[in-house]
Amino acid sequence: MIIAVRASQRLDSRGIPTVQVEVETEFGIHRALVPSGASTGKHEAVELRDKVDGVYGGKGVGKAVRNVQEIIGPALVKRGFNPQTQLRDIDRFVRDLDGTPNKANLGANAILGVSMACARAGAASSGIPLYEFLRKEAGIEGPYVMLVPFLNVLNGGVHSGNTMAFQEMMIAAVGATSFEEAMRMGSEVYHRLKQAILDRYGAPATGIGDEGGFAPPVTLPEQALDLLATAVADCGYSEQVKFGIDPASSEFFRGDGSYDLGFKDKSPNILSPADLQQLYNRLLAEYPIVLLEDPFAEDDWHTWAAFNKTCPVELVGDDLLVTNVERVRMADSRKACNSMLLKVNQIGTVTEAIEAASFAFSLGWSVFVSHRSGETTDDFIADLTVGLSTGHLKSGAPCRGERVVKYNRLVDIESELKAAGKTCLYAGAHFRFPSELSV
Ligand code: 2PG
Ligand code: MG
Repeated sequence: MIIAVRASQRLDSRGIPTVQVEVETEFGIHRALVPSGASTGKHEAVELRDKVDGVYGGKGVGKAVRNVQEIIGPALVKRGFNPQTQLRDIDRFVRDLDGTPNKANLGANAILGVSMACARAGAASSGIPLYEFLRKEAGIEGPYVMLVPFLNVLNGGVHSGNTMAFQEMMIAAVGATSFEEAMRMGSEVYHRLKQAILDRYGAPATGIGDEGGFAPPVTLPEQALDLLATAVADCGYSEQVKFGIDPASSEFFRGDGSYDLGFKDKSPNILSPADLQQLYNRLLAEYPIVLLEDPFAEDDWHTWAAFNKTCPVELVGDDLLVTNVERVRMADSRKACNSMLLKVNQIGTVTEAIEAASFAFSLGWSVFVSHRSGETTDDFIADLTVGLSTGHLKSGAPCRGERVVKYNRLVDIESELKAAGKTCLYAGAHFRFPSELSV
């Protein structure tokens, strides 16, 4: 039973306020912290900000905190919900309380904090780990799957100060034999990459961006990918380590239907959708890329569908889908992509995120779990990824506390499962469809 719900304002990894929620039950106090994006999709659930001039640059979350303290919390306590068995009912009840389709009234940041803390309360009441609780919620069966970490080792876009339009360059140790080994390889490549940047651009270029990846003064995606390829080869991992790219292209989409790769330093480099498709095809041919996320803007359906016809790799919709069943349905009917990015705060409750994942799986798609660029020390998505057996996750570089807290939690989960003698498979090259792994 929920005894009390409390909320407060804390800071995220960018030093911007975010919501913390505590749900108290007879089994203890269960806490959650809410993440926040920078390259947010316009169809995402609404994050409530105070917009008070001069206070945290208008980014305070006092109103969202009050909505938890004064509205959501008391209503949940009054109804006597049991998070052990009623997470879905709790989420639905709070959605109804909000009453809008995009959670604009109470705020997705308020609602998600409650939902995540209730999931933790549910797991504690059942006496099981959070990943086990979420696995049951999702009805997932079969062996446990440890995911391939997609490490964002080089940051551009709105996450860094360089002039590269593309936001994220990721490495993925698909050839490792365990999650822990994948992290070792990733960490080694990350440090070798620092050396490659140092050699090429000097020490001032080794600073990092919002997600812990380096942010050297590169402009073209090829310059970034060449640095990655050098670091991977220097480590001797060219066979085992592949690349993923998230250009986050809604950020450089222009009203006239074209894309501007020069948007960051206002030196226009305009590409038509056809030019941009060609650029991706060239990159796919030249580098070992296995995943492409948001290559086109959130409403540029036509280009998504055209590219998907021949795209040989995983094509992930982030801003396009916003973890929303309705957007996934639209994408399916237009054959726009073949994978859904899952960000819990895009939709605002844990059970809706699980529903979106289940729906994507039912279409034969893959699901890729993601952090936000504004993160916290909450490791919830680590458990969620194992619970849903999605086979891959991105949580930034193997650097900075708010990023590694998820990876470290995953190493804990992997050792815990192995110590308990449970079958626990590393997704490896099957990261898109881990159910194809043989035991
Ligand atoms: C993305 C994310 C996370 P943001 O575009 O995939 O890496 O960035 O949280 O800023 O939307
Ligand atoms: Mg993205």
